[in-house]
Amino acid sequence: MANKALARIRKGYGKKLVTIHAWNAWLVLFLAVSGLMLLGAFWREWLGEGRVWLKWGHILAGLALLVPVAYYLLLAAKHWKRLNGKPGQKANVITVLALLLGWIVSGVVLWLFKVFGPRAANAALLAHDLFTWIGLPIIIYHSLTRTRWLKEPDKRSIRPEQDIKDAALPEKAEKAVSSPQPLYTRRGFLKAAVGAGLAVTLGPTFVRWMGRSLQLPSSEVPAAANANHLLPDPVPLPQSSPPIGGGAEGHFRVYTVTDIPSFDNSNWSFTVDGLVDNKLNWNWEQFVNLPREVQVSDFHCITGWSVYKNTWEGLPLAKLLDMASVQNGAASVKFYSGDGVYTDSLTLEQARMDDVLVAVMHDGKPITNELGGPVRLIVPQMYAYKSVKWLNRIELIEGEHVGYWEQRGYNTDAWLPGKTKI
Ligand SMILES: Nc1nc2c(c(=O)[nH]1)N[C@H]1C(S)=C(S)[C@@H](COP(=O)(O)O)O[C@H]1N2
Ligand SMILES: [Mo]
Repeated sequence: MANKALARIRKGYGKKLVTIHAWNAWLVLFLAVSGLMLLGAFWREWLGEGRVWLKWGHILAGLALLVPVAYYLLLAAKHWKRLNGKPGQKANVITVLALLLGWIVSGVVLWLFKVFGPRAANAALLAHDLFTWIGLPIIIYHSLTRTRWLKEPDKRSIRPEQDIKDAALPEKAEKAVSSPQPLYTRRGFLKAAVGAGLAVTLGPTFVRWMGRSLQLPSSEVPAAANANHLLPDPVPLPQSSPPIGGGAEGHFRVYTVTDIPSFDNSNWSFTVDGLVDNKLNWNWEQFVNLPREVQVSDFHCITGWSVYKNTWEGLPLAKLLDMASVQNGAASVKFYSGDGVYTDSLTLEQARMDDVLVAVMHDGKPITNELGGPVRLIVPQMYAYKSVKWLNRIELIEGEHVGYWEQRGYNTDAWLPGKTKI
């Protein structure tokens, strides 16, 4: 909303508009910072439990945004009249309202993803991101070009001092002295500069994001055949190559709470131990020769994105458990990641579901390092935080184990909507 116009109208509802604008600005600032932190891979590792709190803060601030928006809408008719003859400012008001409502609606769907289901959550996440990509530059531009030193001269309350200060900045000195209305040019120039700066810094990321989200053929380097430095490469079964699922639809956002670990034949092994009669331990050459099966399934992250029709090839967990011969005392299966930090678990009954897979290949290719290769867990009926990446140890335990994200506030119940809980 136009600061200028708000400052101009001083009395009555004008004051209210200024207050609304201020509240709105602070909330949007908090939402932008918290939202970017929730999105950024870097903050995943760093925030830990704080991430869940940050998410709640983000949701609450988003809901709080409804207050200034609703309040403004009550005053909108009056304000609108004032803006007659100022199409630029009208456009500005409409843009801001559209952005805020778009953010709020898509945000509510993401918040209540369990009610709306994965398809709606996918669409909402796409919309939420898109509004951010469009809205954030607009808001940064709006804020930067309205700081005091960029305001039109007649709006300045402390003009003389300000001009002296400005004159001290070399690139502005010349114009400030030479003409009575010089700031328009400078203002125009700086606005253009801010705009160009934003386009250059955010543009390329935006283009990449668009390409991925809309599934355009990408210029990303295709996964190398030997994606994990582990030799030999697994040979895909005929059902994997070409993949019976027809190829995955969607894009995995690489999530990790640690640095991406890297393995080779010398430091990789796979263990099944704990309450079993036969402890199992394989190196890669042995592991890659175990009989595999192929499965097509969808992959849903709890933050709203999904990848559909993945053709996974790997060892059914139930078969591994049979090979290890689980003892009677065992109640849960604990999964360890080779990153040394991430763990999760399933009850023995859940672990025996026939679609739980210790996956080695995706769409006929070895799983890349960043996506959890050489070996990751796949639990198609649950949210993907159960799908432990860089899986290298399975332990049969008494009682329960509370996994990495569950310790940090994620629901122990990771079942997708509509799945029969066992
Ligand atoms: N070791 C490990 N496994 C993990 C995670 C992680 O951070 N570390 N994140 C989980 C979450 S929340 C999701 S959504 C998926 C993401 O898989 P991707 O990175 O292959 O897209 O991995 C799951 N498994
Ligand atoms: Mo996730």
